[in-house]
Amino acid sequence: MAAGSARIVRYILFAFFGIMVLYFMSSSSIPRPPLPTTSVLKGDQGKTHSGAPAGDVQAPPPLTVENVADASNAASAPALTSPKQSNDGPSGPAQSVAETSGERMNATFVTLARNSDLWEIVKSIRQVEDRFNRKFHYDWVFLNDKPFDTAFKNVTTSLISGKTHYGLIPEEHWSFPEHIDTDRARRVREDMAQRKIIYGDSISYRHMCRFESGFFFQHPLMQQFEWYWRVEPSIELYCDINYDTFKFMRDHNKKYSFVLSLYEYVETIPTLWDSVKTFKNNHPEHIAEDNGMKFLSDDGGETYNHCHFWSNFEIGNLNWLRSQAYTDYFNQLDKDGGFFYERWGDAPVHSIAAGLLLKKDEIHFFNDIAYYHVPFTHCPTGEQYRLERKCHCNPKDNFDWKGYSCTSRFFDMNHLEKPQGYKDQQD
Ligand SMILES: Nc1nc2c(ncn2[C@@H]2O[C@H](COP(=O)(O)OP(=O)(O)OP(=O)(O)O)[C@@H](O)[C@H]2O)c(=O)[nH]1
Ligand SMILES: *[C@@H]1O[C@H](CO)[C@@H](O)[C@H](O)[C@H]1NC(C)=O
Ligand SMILES: *[C@@H]1O[C@H](CO)[C@@H](O)[C@H](O)[C@H]1NC(C)=O
Ligand SMILES: [Mg+2]
Repeated sequence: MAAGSARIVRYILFAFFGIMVLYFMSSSSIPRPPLPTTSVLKGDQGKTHSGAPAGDVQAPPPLTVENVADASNAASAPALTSPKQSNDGPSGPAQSVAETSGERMNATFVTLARNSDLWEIVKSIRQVEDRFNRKFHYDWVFLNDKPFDTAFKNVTTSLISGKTHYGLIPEEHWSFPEHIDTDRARRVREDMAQRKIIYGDSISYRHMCRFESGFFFQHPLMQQFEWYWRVEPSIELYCDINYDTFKFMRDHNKKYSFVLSLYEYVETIPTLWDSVKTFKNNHPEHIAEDNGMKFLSDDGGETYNHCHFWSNFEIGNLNWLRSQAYTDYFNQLDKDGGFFYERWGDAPVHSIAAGLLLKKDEIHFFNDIAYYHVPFTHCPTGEQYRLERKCHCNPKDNFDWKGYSCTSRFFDMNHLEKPQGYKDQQD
């Protein structure tokens, strides 16, 4: 009896303290951005965009009060009564008023997907929202070679805290260009099928790789943005990201970024480097000084070592991809036909461009974006680091320092110090 009532008293005291703590946190004098009230929206979207408080970019502090502010923002966001999705082409981006704290970047997520990818992409979206975007509310652009159906739009829109856009890819960005000999391309596919090269027999996979290499940034829905973050179905994000990664890119003069790197399957790109050499000869003016050639080649550019940044994750600058340099580069590759006569992937294509057209310090390794895309994991090295960011990845799965990863080369090229404990993860 007595023990029972003592327990009740303990519960009451505990609840009381809990409420007091919550009260003090939510009414603390630490400045918070105003709640979203007057975001300017073009069109009829019943959706506000609030720039969220961004942590210190260099060393994002553990979130405490900020979390609470964030939660209160979310709670006050209007219920989703009218659809905020738009099929409006380039004219209708939501321009939010600059917030007092936390400037909003001209940025979007972008996903290429089929309607059938819905139940895999929603898993990715859920993680991106939980770990990052619920604090920042960036837009999301979906692109598809077929029209998205309402099931796809309804579910994705309901999960995303920014505005969503759904675009159809123009035919000429998802088909054989005129100069391609389709018989030759077919024979290549048959041969690769026999040799069991992954996706070697697929036409659509080749259209996908060519589209991601040369066209996604040209889509009318993408023209309105300067920065993108690419998200694929079935990925995982394992740590909280408490600062604006787009702003980080801008503030540190980065144009391209990665979390995983590895060696490309040689059979898919036997003549890619020849094509790159043709481009270099024709356009020496585009090759950056102090570029990242050392990441790509062990003999000063004579041969390709097959290292590439894994492009299913990318945060990058769209204006760079739309530049004359990148355009001339892509056009040379497209002319040489390796997207169809071989099976060039957009990962080596983007990576070689980043390595040659950018200064090497314009490429960023996002150590704090813990990430999985089958079959590789990037899990930040260092326990303290992972605990501060509430990571849920198993450090044993980290691929960074394994033999098949190229990330070590990137560190060596940039004279970056490898994190403590990396040697224990080499195998
Ligand atoms: N609309 C459309 N999207 C596609 C098509 N094929 C692939 N995609 C998308 O393009 C991206 C890359 O395709 P994936 O199938 O993931 O290719 P991958 O990452 O090399 O291989 P996985 O290991 O299977 O993930 C994903 O975002 C897909 O949803 C297609 O035919 N149509
Ligand atoms: C999507 O939402 C619209 C508008 O609420 C509704 O008319 C439509 O039936 C929904 N589609 C599906 C497949 O749920
Ligand atoms: C965002 O960037 C794009 C591409 O540079 C530009 O056309 C657009 O005007 C920018 N929008 C804003 C609001 O700055
Ligand atoms: Mg994939």
